[in-house]
Order: sequence, then structure tokens, then C-alpha cells
Amino acid sequence: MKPIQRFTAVVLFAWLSVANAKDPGKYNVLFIISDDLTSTALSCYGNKVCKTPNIDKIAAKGVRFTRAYCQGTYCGPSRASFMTGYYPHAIKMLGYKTPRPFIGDRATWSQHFMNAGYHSMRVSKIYHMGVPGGIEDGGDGADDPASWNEKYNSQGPEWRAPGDGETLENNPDGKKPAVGGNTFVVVEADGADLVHSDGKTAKKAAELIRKHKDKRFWLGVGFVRPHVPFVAPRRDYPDFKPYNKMVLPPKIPGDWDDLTPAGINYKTSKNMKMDIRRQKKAVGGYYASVAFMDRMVGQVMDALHEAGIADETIVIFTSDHGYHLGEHDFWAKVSLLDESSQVPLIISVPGKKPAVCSSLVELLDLYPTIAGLCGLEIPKRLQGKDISPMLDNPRHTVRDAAFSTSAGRRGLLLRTDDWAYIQYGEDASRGIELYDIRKDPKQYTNLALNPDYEQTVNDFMKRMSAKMASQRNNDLGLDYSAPAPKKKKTTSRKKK
Ligand SMILES: [Ca+2]
Repeated sequence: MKPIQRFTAVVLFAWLSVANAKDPGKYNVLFIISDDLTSTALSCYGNKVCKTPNIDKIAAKGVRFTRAYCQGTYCGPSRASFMTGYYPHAIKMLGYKTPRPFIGDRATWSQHFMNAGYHSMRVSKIYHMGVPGGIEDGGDGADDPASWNEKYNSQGPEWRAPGDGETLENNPDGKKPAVGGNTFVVVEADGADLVHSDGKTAKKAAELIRKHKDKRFWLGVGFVRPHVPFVAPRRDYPDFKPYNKMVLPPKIPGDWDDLTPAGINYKTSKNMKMDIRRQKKAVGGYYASVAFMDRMVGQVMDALHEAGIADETIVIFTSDHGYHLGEHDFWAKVSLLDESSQVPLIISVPGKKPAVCSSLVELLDLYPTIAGLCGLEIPKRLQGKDISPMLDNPRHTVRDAAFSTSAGRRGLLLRTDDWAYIQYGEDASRGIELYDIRKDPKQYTNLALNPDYEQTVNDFMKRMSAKMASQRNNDLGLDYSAPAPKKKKTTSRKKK
């Protein structure tokens, strides 16, 4: 071979190898998920106090969904649902374990890509991990090993991070130090980003992007903030201090009077014994955690651009569920009101125009939608819908109601354009709520017991039982009959 021919052959071979390496699908997938993040805390969703320039940048290039709903208003079920492609009740995932025993050898979202030749990776929390406990330990949590070629955990000190910490919840006399567990604690932390789990997650994700830029990959990046404890480097706090300048949602006298006990969230200003000072600090601490997480999102996005593969990568930003920041004097998740059941969702596909889409979508739609966009087969068994037409036409719709479920309250939500219908218990025996979203977008007035709305409630009740039946009508072959009641223990439990 003449030198020029040899050169051409080498170049051609190199080009073919790269082309082959990237053959499995049209795009890489960068799936970034925050934990316990309400869309209302993001500046691209209208927050004027909490600035999230890096997430806003993804939104400016992508399609921002204003009515995306999670399928479970707490970590375990929500994550198991969108990763497997089934509703939580279909895979009996109402807790915090791995969904694998319920799906057999069916491929999860990332595994489906792996089977098509993608390199599948996760950094930190994609399936459920306990926060803060599981992050302090640095373990795998309720992970599904079959979903990944590579996986990394990001251990962090969480509430033990050195700095100024205060426990806000159940600490009226201020005597408790910063504590662990699922507790409202704010820590203004000393030191740099890399002290924390999310700092390590961003660094590892950037490293993986650089390392695997020449092949097709599915990379899940799970940030744990703003999940409690609200821990962030000191540099993320100045915008929110002094805390007393934080504005709380309006307090409506008698707001809980039309709710059954199941409708009153598990964390409230009252049962957490948080006075106004503590409530305002909770908002400021949450925002600082959001600001920190946003900076870490920026580091991952910088790595994607620097690697030169932004134009061949679909970027998704979302959260596992929303969060109350004092609306109705409710805090945290689990509630099925919009603040907790609605999630931020941005999908950015190279070459598509930026848009805002207010069609009802579910996180369950991600698996089929992204598979289709990448040119992979969409498994027929999946319970979500392909929402990709919305990326070209934001007025496109695929459903007239979004579904979500909550924990021990046995809550079920159907959210339509006009109504939010919530029932507690599959027979609705624990309570019903009905909100006229057009007239009452903040969901203050429960119309369920108003005789004028009896027909609407009855219609929704029928729709709900049809919805539950359709979720259980699937290929999984599971037994959905109610479990036999547990036998009463004959011996009394010994006190410790
Ligand atoms: Ca969560």
C-alpha cells in the first residue's frame, strides 16, 4: 500500500470503529434525577428567589413539561415504576425494596438500552436509596444490578457534615443538635463541594462522560439534594439569608376542615412543631440545597459539552416526586396535591426546538419515549405512553388523566385538565377529595362532600376502579388478590 492509501485505510477503519461503537441507537441518554425536588423551587418554573441557572439552561434548549406527574409520591415506588415501565400497583411496589422479583427477567429502562448495545451506568441514587442513612453508608440501597454495566455510589457525611447545623423539626426548645434520619435539618457546611455526595456524583458523572464519549451510553445521574437533611456548602446560602426574608405560602384558616385524617400530610407545621422562624429557615435551607444541586448539574452538563457529544445526547432532568414547602402547612412529600405529585420534567433532544408543553404526562412515559427516540424497539408490555410527538407539537396529548399513588394513606390520584380527584383506599372508605383546578388551582376547597358534585365524584370513582384494573391487566402474571390477614400473635411483644 502507498502511504496515502495506508493513511486512508487507517482513517476509514478508525471512522468505522467509532461508527460501529455508536451504532446501537441514535442518541446517548443522560438522565439526571434530583431527589424530592418540587418544580416550584426552580427559576425556569417561575421561582424568583431560588435561582437555578444550570437547569434553566437545559430547559432553554429542551421541552419543559408543566404538568408531569410521578406515579408514587415517595422514592421507592416512583423510581421502581419509571425504571421498570409499570405502575407501582402493577409491580406491587409500594415500599422500598427492589422491583426485580416482580418483573422477572423483563428489561428495565437502562437494561433495555444495554441489551441493544448501549453501555449502561448509574452514579448514586436511581433506584431507592435511604437518605441520609444509605448515603452515609455508601451502599447500593434497593438497586437492581442487572440494570447496569457500571455503577457507583457517592458516600457523604450528610447531617454530620462540619458546619452550622440546626434541627428544625420537633426541636421547639432548640436543645437537640443536628440529627440524622428523615428529619428537617439545615447544615451550612464548611468545605468544598466534594465533601458531599452530590459533589462526588457530579465529578464521577463527568469522568464517565469523558471516558465513554466514543460509544453509546445510558447514564443515570442521581443527586440526593434537596432531600433532607438540607446540607449545602456555605456559598449556596447567601441568597436566602437572613432566613426571615423567606416568604411562606398563605395560611388559610380552616384549611384542613374539609379533609379526612388521611388527607392531612404526614409532616405538618403542627406535628413538626415548627414556628414561623423555623418554617422560613426550612424554605431557605431547601433552596440552598437546590442551588447546590443546580451547580452540580452544571458540572455534568459542562462535561457533556466539553466532550463534544451534546449534539448526540438526549438530556432528561426530573425528580422522583414533588415537595411541600408549607402549602396548607404541609411539608415534604407523600401528599397527592400538586406540589407533591407534580414533578419538574425537561427533555432535551438534539435538533428539536425548545418548547413548553402543558399536556398531562407521567414519568412512566420516559422509558417508551426515550427508547423510541433512540430508534430502539418499544416493548409492548410497557404501561407508559410514547410522548415523543409532544417534542414537535407541544399541543399533542396522549391521556386525559395522570395517575399517582401515596404510601400508607393508600391514596390514589387522578389528575385531569379540570379536576384533581383523590381517594384514600381502593374502596374510597378513608376519604375523598375533589378540587376544581380551574377555579381553585391551589386546592383549598374540597368539593367531594358538596351534593352539587356527587355525579362528578361517582364518575371519578368508576374511572379509578377501571384504572386500577387496567394497571393489573398486564403480562407479569402476578397474583393481585388481597393478601390473607395476618394471624394475631399469641404472645405479647416484649418491651425493650
Ligand atoms: Ca425522593
